[in-house]
Amino acid sequence: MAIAKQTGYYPLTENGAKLLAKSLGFFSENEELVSTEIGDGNLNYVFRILSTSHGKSIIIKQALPYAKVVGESMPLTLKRAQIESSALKKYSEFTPESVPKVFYTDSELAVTIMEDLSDYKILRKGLNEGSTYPLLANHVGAYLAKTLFFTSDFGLNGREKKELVGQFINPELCKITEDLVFTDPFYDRDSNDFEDQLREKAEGLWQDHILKLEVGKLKRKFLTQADALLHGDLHTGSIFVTQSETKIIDPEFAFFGPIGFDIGQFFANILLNALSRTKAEQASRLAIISDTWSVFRAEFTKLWLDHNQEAYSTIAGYLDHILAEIFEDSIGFAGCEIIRRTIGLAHVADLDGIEDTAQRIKAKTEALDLGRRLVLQRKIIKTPEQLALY
Ligand code: SR1
Ligand code: MG
Repeated sequence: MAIAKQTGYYPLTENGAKLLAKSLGFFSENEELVSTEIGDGNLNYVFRILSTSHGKSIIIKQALPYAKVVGESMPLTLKRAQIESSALKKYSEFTPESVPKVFYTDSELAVTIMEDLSDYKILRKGLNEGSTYPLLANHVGAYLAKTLFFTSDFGLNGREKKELVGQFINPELCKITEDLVFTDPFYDRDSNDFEDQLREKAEGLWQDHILKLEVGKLKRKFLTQADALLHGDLHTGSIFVTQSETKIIDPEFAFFGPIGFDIGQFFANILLNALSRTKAEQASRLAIISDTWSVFRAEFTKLWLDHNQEAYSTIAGYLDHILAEIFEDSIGFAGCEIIRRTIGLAHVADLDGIEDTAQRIKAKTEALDLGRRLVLQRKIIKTPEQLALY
């Protein structure tokens, strides 16, 4: 008898994920499957379903009606599953090599079934193990240029752009970023989380009116500047790598925001990793940032010259103005991300994983200083090479 697909929303179990995969025809009814929940992110279930007979495997990702990292006290829209799958499909139009293939979407069950990338490693883990990825900057720089250009008013006509903006209205997930990246870490809020040794430093930030004025301006950009379809959470846990390939995953925070935001989050998470490494290793991390920016700038420029739909794009100085604004914003957003990953709700293993307490507090103190400096000096820092850590 064929396995019937259950209707409505229900949280999957490892067995439930197997049954779903069979009911959808990904595997035959009598096939021996192994289902493992492998999700290590903050929000969702991720099941890997593997056929023991022929080795075929798929990933079933399911959104939970709350944030896994906090629990049921933090309800969260299931609509994010549909946003994620729509964003992956949209990105695959411009850069199919950079995203996993989506095989199936069910908005009611909040499920996306996609290509299994188990041969890849999460970039954050790889960097924390000391690995280097020679093609990473090329891949991420090109991904950023293509996705951000082709979803902007330079790559789309006005009508297409506005229709797409409407499809990616994502208020609940944006609210998480508005609170956790741009607000809570700069105020004495319960969601903040840091070691006692950092209290004086955190209180210093909360009273730092010069810093808060600049973070307020950056938050306003995030709230209002609908430049392009952002990934919205482009940290190193949202990137799968091998030595030869790079895949961007998890765009459930996707929405139309300022182009510099994705770039800034990526830079910030590379800098957070650099802060956790020895001086000798830091150069390779800083090189990721400068190479990513060079590739982004070159690719964005090429797309601008070949595919621009905006009449003013041929006016001398306009491209330089846009690139300078994107870079400045990315540095400011990077500063906010570094601070929130250090004293806010959601931390990074790069810093939390430093076992020696004194070393960990030193690295976190440096992170807070670096984050503040990036926010305040974003108009002065003109090139990635000026991002010296100390
Ligand atoms: C409650 S969610 C915490 C963080 O996890 C996600 O990956 C986002 O970065 C969010 O800010
Ligand atoms: Mg995520």
